[in-house]
Amino acid sequence: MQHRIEIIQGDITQVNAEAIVNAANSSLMGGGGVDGAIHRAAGPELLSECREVRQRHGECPTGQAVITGAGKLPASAVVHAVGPVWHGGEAGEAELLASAYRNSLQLVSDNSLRSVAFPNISTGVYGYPKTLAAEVAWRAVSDFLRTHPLPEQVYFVCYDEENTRLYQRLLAETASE
Ligand code: AR6
Repeated sequence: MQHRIEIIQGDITQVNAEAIVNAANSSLMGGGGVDGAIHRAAGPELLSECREVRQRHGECPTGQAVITGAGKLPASAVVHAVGPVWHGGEAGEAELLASAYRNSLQLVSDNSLRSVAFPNISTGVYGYPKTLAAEVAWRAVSDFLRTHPLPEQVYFVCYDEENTRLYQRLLAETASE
């Protein structure tokens, strides 16, 4: 699977992928961190689409994801995934984080999108320990790719060096298996 996974360090709004995943919150009404960056780069159209989704379906529960257009971004779609807030690890955080990745990938696959870029969901404001989050994300994505032809390519877009190192190590470990 490792040939379908690539690690990039940088700003996800600059990554060339058919789908960009946003680390959103249940309100879908924007926020700080990567959510703020994606909404700024996409322009107001993204927020109005999110508002429509919310009016129609209500809030997006933790572990779930919704898909919209991408406004001014070069991508075709933005997937808004809601990761868990870290409460110490005994509140189902790992399953909810894995589910946020899986549901995002399912939307990408259902919409016939060939590539997707993920930020490190929950590892900013939501406080999920980076090492644990990387392991959960890596496993969820690898398991999905093993059983689905789409997406062909997954980019883990790491904003900080710690996450970049963690993902590079996971990639190296997979490659040597
Ligand atoms: N490109 C890629 N990654 C980024 C960028 C960027 N431009 N900016 C930040 N990151 P966070 P969360 C990284 O806090 O923890 C928002 O207010 C960042 O370094 O954006 O899931 C939402 O509205 C970190 O590793 O998301 C929610 O309320 C990762 O993205 C809440 O934050 C995630 O950090 C979600 O919290």
